[in-house]
Amino acid sequence: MSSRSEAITCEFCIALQVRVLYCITGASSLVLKPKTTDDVSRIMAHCDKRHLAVVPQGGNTGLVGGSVPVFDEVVLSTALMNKILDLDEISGVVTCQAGCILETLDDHVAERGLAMPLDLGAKASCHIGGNVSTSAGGLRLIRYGSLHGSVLGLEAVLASGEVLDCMSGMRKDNTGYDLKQLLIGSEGTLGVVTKVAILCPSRPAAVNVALLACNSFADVLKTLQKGKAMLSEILSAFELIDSASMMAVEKYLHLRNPLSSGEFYCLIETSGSHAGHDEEKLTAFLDSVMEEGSVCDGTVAQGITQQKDLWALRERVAEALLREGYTYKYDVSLPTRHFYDIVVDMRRHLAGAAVLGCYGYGHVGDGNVHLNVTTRQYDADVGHRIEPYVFEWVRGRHGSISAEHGLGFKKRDFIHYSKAASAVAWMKRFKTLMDPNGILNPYKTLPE
Ligand code: FAD
Ligand code: S2G
Ligand code: ZN
Repeated sequence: MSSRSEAITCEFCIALQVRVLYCITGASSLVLKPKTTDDVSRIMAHCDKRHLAVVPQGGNTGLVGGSVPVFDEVVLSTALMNKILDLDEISGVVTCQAGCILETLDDHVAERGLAMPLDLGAKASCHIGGNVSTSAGGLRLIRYGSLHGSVLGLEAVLASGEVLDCMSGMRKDNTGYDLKQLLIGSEGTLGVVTKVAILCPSRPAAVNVALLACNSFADVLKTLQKGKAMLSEILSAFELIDSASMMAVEKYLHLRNPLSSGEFYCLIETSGSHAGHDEEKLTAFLDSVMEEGSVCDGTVAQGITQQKDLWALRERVAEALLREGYTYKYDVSLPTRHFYDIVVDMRRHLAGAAVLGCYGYGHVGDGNVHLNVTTRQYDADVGHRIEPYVFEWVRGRHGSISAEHGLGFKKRDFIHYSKAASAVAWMKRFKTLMDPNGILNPYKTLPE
């Protein structure tokens, strides 16, 4: 898996994160950096007894304010919990501490012909414990599925300091309730993830990356369906960049779009075990979509450098939009046929507002669109024009108001746009059961 993260600098992650957290500036006076599960257990027991609030923090690349204190919560960083504990090369299961950086893990398993089952632009900074706690999606979910499937085992420390041992390297384990699933995506509100066992697929021997131009979103959908059918098991990413986003990366980052025209751009990646076989399938697919006319132009990267260049066009959209101004970010899941309708409708809805741009890009292969609206600076009127309109829009199409970034601080009050009241009530019961003093990441994920 080509590490494209050079293009995504750590500074950018911080800039993006800071911009997103425009309205949150905590006042923590204490950051703790435990090294072991036992350290975490003692810290939590101490804090629980004294009702001291704790924010678990991984790589701090989250985009919804989940890892940032709201007031004076103690920050518990996993930065020093970065040991890789085991790698079973036959089953492909890597066991590590929660503070391992995703890219470091990927480099480590690559030496044994394996790959991490997720890839995101923040890979150089984010921790696997943070990935698990946000149930991160990323660029390859279409191929390797969600962390709810690839995480086989988990160890966490509960608010009381009790260690919850759900560690296992087994793909099948039907013995009682699967408690680790509660922690995956719990954003630090139910426990501090301290260890993870995750299933790594074989590293692909052959990778192709293509950029295709389409003249309509209907053509994008046709191309996606054809891609899933003709590329099938070798399809590893299918991402969308709309023309506005493409213009932004050209204008603000001076990246080059190798295609002459198009309303939409599909970035497609295949990953397989045999270059000849994969190229044959990819060529047949490209011939078919060009003949059919759903694709009007396209290019296939010749070598790693061109693959990175094409990926940068997609992965650096958020960075480009930051250069334009303040960014209102929405990470939503929709039925794929509506994936771009929200962008078209939002542009209409915001006509006349003090908006610089309205952008749609993201993981069209799994129905997760990143809708971003930019203004010169933070503008409350624009914010009120967008919310709750955007959440009502998503609810109206039975989508999710947070596909992969979580709810954190910024979106916790909107959970009811995607979850039934009974479900939220049970979430609160579990939260009270597992954290009776409410010290773990208060003000996050669940509404008061
Ligand atoms: P943090 O930001 O430190 O924390 C995130 C949340 O998890 C917080 O609520 C925190 O309290 C909790 N947490 C962290 N560690 C633990 C732990 N050990 N135990 C319990 N709780 C914990 N996200 C995607 O899903 N897909 C993408 O494609 C994607 N692309 C991105 C691209 C860029 C450039 C950037 C900056 C971010 C991107 N993100 C993406 C968002 C972010 O990287 C993910 O949410 C990531 O999983 C966060 O990991 P982290 O270690 O930085 O966690
Ligand atoms: C992506 C993260 C960056 C953003 O690029 O896939 O999940 O905020 C996003 O759009
Ligand atoms: Zn994303």
